[in-house]
Amino acid sequence: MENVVRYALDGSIATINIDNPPVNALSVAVRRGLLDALERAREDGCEAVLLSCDGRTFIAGADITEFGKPPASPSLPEVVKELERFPKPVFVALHGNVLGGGLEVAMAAHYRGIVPGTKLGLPEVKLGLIPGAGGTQRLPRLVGAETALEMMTTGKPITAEEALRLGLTDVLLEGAGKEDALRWVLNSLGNDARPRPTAACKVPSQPPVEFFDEYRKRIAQKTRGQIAPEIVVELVELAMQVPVSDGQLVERERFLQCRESPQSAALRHVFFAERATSRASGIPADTPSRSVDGVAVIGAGTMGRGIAMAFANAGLPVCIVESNQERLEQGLEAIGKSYATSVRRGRLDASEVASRMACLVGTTDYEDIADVDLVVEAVFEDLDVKKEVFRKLDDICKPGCVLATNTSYLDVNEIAAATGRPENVIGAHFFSPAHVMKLLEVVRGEGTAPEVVQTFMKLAKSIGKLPVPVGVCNGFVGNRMLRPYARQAQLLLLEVGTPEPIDRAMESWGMAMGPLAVGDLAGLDISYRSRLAQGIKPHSLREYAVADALVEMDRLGQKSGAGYYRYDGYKRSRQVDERTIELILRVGTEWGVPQRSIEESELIDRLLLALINEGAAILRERIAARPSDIDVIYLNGYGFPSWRGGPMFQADQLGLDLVLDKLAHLKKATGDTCWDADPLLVELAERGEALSTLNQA
Ligand code: 3H9
Repeated sequence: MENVVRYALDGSIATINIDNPPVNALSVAVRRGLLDALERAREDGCEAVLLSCDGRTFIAGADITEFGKPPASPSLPEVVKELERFPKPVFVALHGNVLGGGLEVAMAAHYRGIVPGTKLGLPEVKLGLIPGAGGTQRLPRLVGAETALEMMTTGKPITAEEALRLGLTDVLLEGAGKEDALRWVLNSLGNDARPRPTAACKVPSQPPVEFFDEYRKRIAQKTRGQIAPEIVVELVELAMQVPVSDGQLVERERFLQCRESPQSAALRHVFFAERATSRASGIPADTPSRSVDGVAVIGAGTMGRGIAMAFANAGLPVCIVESNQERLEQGLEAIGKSYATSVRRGRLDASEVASRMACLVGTTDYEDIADVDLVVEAVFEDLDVKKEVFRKLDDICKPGCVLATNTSYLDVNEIAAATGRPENVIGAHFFSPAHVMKLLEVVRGEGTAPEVVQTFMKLAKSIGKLPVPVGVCNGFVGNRMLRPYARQAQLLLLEVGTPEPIDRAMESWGMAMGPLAVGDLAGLDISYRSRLAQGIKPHSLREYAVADALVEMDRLGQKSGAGYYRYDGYKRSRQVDERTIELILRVGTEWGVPQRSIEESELIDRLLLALINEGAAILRERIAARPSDIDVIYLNGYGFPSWRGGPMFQADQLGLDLVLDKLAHLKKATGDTCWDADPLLVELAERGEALSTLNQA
């Protein structure tokens, strides 16, 4: 037996212990070990089996790293079957995270004890999968169809208390120690515990016939484009009609279908990509970091407030600095209102809000922040204004204080140069609303010390953010890629004559919102001003001529009730607007762009390739360390569908040869230099390599 599974006989109880750090995943060695252990327990003539795990958690699921490889025997369904039909009662002691295959193992056991604080769930849909070891058939038998559907289509875990209430687990164990579990097993044997296979349970109550179709409709919008949630519904419906053994045959087929799907490959890529980003490339893991016990945020505008709340939510004391008392009070009041809304919506209780508010103080005097360990500047997005703030911070802050600038595109090196300590200056591109959005681009300036990057990355993770290290350039990764994407959308707008087909194409492909609708949401004046700042005169470029005219007509997007679309009523649903259509036609005529109908596939190609080509340039310039970092940014900050894996993953799925063919074709058709393939793509394709080879960087 491999040493990831230990077997011992404790009196008449066979104890099986899994020890496979970090999360006791069900690798092939664990599966083999479990079967061997059950065999020994049978030979030893034990009275009962107790299965538990060492370390911080029970089994957190199948070993995800095995999914791309050839299957190895025994399969998890085989192990689960042996466990369930074991002739003596099988007990499991659950702690930590009981997820995926881990919960399936637990459900095949006969008795489930749980330690307070444990989380249980079937998160397979988040990996583009369905539970593949009987979960779709056993869970409805234990908790009913509706709860089972809820758990499996969302993938959200439930608490130990909920599991007990639902009957998914039997008893609350006093502790995670072996003695607690053994005491429970002996007590249960004393009470005549017998094998109790879940497969023999009836489904609690049959829902009405129309229930499943209604459920499908209910989740359609949220699960748009994904195949796994729909299959879950099909299998739970099946569980109502057939024995577990029959249901599991169909489940296995569907599981394999999902496992081989591009969606699952994409979501598995995302799982590992999100974990890899936090390892700042080029910075040794043993780089020391500084402790951060107090933070200051400069500016109580939308971003400053959100950033301050993000720290306060994690219990860090924050001092907000504003230029005058009135603004400061307005800022603090807005924070109070935001928390009050969370209480009203049941997301927080009053005591939680009180402790968060207690973390926040305000001042108009910079001297008050002389002793903080970190300052995040979040003033107006203007280089001169920011440099002025950094000069002040340089004068006042203690040595070793980390000075971060929250900017979405400005030059962090220039801001750092305004101080005498560029090694302590770092960029922090928070996404709005900053207390909600997890993504954070951590911008390493030329002079930023590794220790400062390490400190900021660690701190960001500790407050629940998903920090991605990036280098300095205009717009960093996310906003820099957005530029050619938005430009392409506007060029297409002139050709198509109306925004609707462009947005619809990207939305049906999976984007949360089409590019023109995003422009309306962000406010067309923002990009107008940004163009002015870059020295681009209004109406000087064909691609921005419609957007320029809209801003001059005071059609700024959603906030003014009209932009590319018209937004009517309370719900602000978007409507195609004749005035925009006329404007597009007029501008197109002026610039000599004939209108034509464009296939959806061409619309998608052009927009996606614009992202891919710029992403490649970003990699070549080492602004991002890995293609997967770019994917993480797009998935978490720009509404890219996670089941598509991100723009760089998409490039590999298409194949770099095809990407180059498409770029060459577009160059020929349009003559636009934006379609010159980035040299990195050419080089990789020549070597027959994919972008993913750079993920090992
Ligand atoms: C399944 O079970 C299918 C079955 O129904 C059917 C089969 C037939 N495998 O997240 P962390 C690694 S599908 C391999 O940072 P945390 C992870 O990459 C599976 N590796 O820790 C990381 O490695 P590194 C259903 C795994 O404390 C390290 O462990 N289960 C797996 O923040 C620590 O992870 C799931 O989807 C795995 N299953 O969170 C659960 N899980 O240090 C997936 C983790 O090298 N896991 N790793 O970067 C999780 O949700 C979280 O890891 C967990 C711990 C909540 C458990």
